[in-house]
Amino acid sequence: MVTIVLGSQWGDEDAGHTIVHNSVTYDFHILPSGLVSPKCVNLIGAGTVVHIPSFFKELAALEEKGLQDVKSRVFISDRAHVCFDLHSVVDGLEEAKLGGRKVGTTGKGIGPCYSDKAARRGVRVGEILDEEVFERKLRSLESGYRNRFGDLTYDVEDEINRFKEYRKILKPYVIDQLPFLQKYKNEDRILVEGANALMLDLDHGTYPFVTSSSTGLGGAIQGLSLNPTKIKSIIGVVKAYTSRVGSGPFPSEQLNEDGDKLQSVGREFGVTTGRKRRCGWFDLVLCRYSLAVNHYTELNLTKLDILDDFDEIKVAVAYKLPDGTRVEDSYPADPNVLEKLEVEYITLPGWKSNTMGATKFEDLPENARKYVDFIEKGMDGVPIKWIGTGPAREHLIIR
Ligand code: 2SA
Ligand code: MG
Repeated sequence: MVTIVLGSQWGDEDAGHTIVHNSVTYDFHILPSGLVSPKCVNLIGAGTVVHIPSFFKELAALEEKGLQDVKSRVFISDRAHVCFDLHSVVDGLEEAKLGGRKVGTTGKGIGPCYSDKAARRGVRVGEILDEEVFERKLRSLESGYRNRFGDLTYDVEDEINRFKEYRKILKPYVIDQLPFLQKYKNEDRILVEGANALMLDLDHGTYPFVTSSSTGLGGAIQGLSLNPTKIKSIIGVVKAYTSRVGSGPFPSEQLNEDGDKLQSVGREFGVTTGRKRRCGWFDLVLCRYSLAVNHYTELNLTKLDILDDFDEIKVAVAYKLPDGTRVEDSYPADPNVLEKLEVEYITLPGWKSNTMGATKFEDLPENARKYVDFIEKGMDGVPIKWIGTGPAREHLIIR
């Protein structure tokens, strides 16, 4: 049976995240966070793009922090695509060209890499092992980009040389994921960790201010060829407020003291780029849309304790579009409409007391319980089974 964990807002629930385990802080970017459990075998699936130098760097960092056997517990699908330094250079050039309309990407080359994949000229991880094919394809990518952009601050021969070293050590990690997954098909505990979050999904997110992959339920099924009838639970991760890093519409954003307070108390910085995250109130319109697309069976509400010190807490419950329509149960596709709409909030009383580290729902102040119940009800009664009350794994209420 399979459990899938998906980010439901704008992706601070994604692969770039911080995990505090036995008082050690780990930062994950491209490696699966299952590596913190010593018995867990990890797979980077076919739908992903992988920056090979980061893969090895992150593995080394985890080993240095004392995690056991990390190198023998992680595998990469031979069908995943290789994200090159070349893609990162092109990412920067494309963003610069967009100027004021830039996406605010992480600059890691995600968009260009997925574009090459869609254009059927991308390099797959399995192909790294074939020196001749690899070098021909990478040179051809480089010359294509050079034709398009003219000068590139990029040396293809350097990158080719670096891969001569990776080629020697990469082989044990590269697998055909289908027979690999077959071995575990009767396993009761397969956990799928989504990357990014629904509102950054290429189809369902706030296009064009999105990432370049399918970050929702569909992407998980597609990338891992899962049997949908074996999915036991789909856990939506929802933060108790909203944050977004990068540009693009954000209806419940608070460009005021409240937003600043959420940002600083919540220590909202991008794990990968260190950028400050934009912050605002919980948005029920957005989360209900996310629920409709991803079909969550349970919710994990994170960072409730960040709201401890607010007199009042608002929740976005409807949007009033520029043409006067009021929406609760759909999400506008047009970024211009999203920029112009008015948000209808309801105001709930704060609890003004410390919930940090709480492990029992009954121990929460009444107004905090009411806040949780309000969200649960708004999410059609999908149970909020976990509530995060602090950064450590023990700072968790299980209901
Ligand atoms: P990209 O680089 O092409 O995927 O960027 C496209 C948009 O997706 C957003 N994005 C993210 N949003 C939240 N968290 C992400 N991971 C890192 C984190 C980001 C960071 O842990 O916070 O460190 O800055 C992430 N990755 C991509 C991005 O901001 C663009 O809006
Ligand atoms: Mg993140």
